[in-house]
Amino acid sequence: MKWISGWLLLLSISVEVWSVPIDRNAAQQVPKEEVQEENMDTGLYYDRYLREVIEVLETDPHFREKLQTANTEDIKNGRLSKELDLVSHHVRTRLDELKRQEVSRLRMLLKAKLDSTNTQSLQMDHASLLKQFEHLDPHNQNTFEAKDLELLISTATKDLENYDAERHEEFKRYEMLKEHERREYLKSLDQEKREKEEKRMQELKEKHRQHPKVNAPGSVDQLREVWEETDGLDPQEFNPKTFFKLHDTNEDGVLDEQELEALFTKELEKVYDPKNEEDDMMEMEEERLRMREHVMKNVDTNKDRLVSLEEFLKSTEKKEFSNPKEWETLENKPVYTEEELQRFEAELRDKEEELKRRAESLHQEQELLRERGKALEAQRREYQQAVLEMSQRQKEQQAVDGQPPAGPNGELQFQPQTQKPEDKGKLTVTYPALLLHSLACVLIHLFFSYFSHRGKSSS
Ligand SMILES: [Ca+2]
Ligand SMILES: [Ca+2]
Repeated sequence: MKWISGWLLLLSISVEVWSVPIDRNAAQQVPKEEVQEENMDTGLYYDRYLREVIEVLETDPHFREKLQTANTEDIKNGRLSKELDLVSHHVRTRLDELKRQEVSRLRMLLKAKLDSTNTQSLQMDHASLLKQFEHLDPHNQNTFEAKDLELLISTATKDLENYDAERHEEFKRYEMLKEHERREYLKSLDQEKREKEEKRMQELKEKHRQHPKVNAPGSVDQLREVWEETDGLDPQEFNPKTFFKLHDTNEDGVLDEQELEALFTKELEKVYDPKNEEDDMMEMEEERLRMREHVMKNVDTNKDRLVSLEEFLKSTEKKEFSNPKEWETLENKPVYTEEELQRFEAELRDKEEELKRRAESLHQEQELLRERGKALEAQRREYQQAVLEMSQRQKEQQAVDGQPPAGPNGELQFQPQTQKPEDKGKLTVTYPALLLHSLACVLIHLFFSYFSHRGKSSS
């Protein structure tokens, strides 16, 4: 929780280009270096919302001032959030808008989640679902209030604290999956090929292990190497204070996680090269994370996830600074046990079985639909045949009764007949309209009796 004030400050500083003048005794001057600070991504799923809220709050001079002078306690006890009541109407309107956008984004996320879990038929109200998202007040979905700011800060703090642990867990799963796939691949080969592959893999592993010694992160040797190779300065003139200023790239007076991690690139390049098959860049990022955690653990005494100049200078006086323990790279530290791998593989098998079951039931459904389609097609043909037969019978009847013949395409032709002398006085019913009418009646009758019969048989 404590680090949030510095962290909010850090977020609040906009992207800027700056130059670093380096004070050196030597005659040669280091050219002014332009460094563009990259916006850091907190990795939270509401990162954008968080960033935009801070940006908008920053536009209010009163709140900006409060934000910069707020201490940990002010944030913890919600005093900072209360300042929201004093920001301008325009800023509040913008915040309301941001919240509505965020709520709408969450609704879409929820819908996608429901769709994917096939539970959309369940009637769930949005308010209860939104409770799953703790970074805003779901009961009021239209306006941004002090409670929203408080929830945003406390949730971001909590989530970021768990973030590293989650990254380690994710990495562990990645490594187990990699090993699982390797074993499955070897199983698929015949003995001769398998032995050859195993040998090749072992050689690659050995090749990966061959690298220059990695300096302990945060030790004098490590920092001096950065000073010399990255900063291009004389190692004899190494000065911790200058070093700190040089690597506080956004000039906010503290080294944050990103600024620290940037210091380890030189060390990581000794072990990992993206061009090599044996070097896994996912492992490099895990190593970088471990290095940052190691330094924070030793240097960040107030645990605000930021290294102040004071904390940094104190750390350089410690014994470990000049005489650090040797840094053990990832390849020497197993990230999972054989037992954990077995459990992971069992889980994979369960998931695969479940997928197979689902595929099987989908296949059965498909078969059923195909059968039904066939039956419908047969019924359609039967019906067509019945209509044809009816029309044929009608024509035959007409021929017998001496009714006008059908046209070349079977259409009825209008041929008024002259009355025979013996028919005089009788009402003749040979008009085509009447004929057409009776045929239509028969067809309609047939049509309805057919479908009512089908309806009964299918029910
Ligand atoms: Ca900084
Ligand atoms: Ca600190």
